[in-house]
Amino acid sequence: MLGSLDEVALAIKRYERFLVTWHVDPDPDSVGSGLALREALEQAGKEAVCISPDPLGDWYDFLPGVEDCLAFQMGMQLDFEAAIVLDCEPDRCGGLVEYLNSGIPLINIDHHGTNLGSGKAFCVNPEAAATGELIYELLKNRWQTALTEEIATNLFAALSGDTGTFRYSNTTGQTLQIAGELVQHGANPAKIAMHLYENRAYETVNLMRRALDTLEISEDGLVSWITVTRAMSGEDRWIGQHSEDLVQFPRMIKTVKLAILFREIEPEKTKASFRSRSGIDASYIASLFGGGGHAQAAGCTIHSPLAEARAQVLDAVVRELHRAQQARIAGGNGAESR
Ligand SMILES: [Mn+2]
Repeated sequence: MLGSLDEVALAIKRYERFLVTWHVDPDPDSVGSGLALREALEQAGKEAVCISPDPLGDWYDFLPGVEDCLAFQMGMQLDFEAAIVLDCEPDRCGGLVEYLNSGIPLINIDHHGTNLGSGKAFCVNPEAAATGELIYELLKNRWQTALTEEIATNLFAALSGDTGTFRYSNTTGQTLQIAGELVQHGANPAKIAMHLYENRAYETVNLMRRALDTLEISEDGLVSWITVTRAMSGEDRWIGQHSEDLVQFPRMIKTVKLAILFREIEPEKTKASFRSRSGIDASYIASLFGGGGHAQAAGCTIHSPLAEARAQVLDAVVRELHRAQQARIAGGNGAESR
């Protein structure tokens, strides 16, 4: 862990008016954490405004307090005493990066191991399944915030999102204990899962079908990937913010150790999302292309056309698989310990 929640709590105490923000392509962990934190700050008599670098899709409408969350726009009036950046480094905040770099005191709470921590105070704990776990700790054990149904719902959505509904290997006893307590405070697991996973437009599911048509697998069966072109996804914002849901398809194949989604963002800009298991370090592969994340889930953006970017990534993947295999043969656990 880098920094600490005590450091973060101390820094927050010093200010009254906060910007709360998170990464581009927001996910339930970032949004749920932000909305819960804002309510807690208000309970403590402080002012806080959530501004998302990207507009939120309507599938977030069920999160309590989301109606007061603003989407960043150029020329927006930004006047805060401090900024709290959640679930990423400040430089992943899209249009807000310039403001965050303007000298405003920064407080950073995250669980991505590739985040080295920055700002006045930070807490980066890769052992937390979600940033929502860290927010829970802060509210419960540092501030004695009243866990309202609204806070419980937002934090449960955060935990559910980053653990694949408590299926991924980052799910710990602690995660489930927190989730249990959130349910006791009014979070409704079935309702939250329905909103997060069973609330799509027909067009969106139809796009998933077309994406699934592109499924490919390496000869050895270890790597599988799907590809979404701009022509395929068009302006569909759900696809834009839910690459997670598409990468699960190659991930379902029993021989696959690394699943990849390639997404064409612009003619010269490609996004790769990785999901791995069995000692393959996805964040290492992502870092070769300037990206980051967790060992089991990571991503990067490559400034090359889709076909070229895909070839580069698959090449790097072959080398990393070979290296991990060699490490195992040598009896080491290089891949696991990186
Ligand atoms: Mn997260």
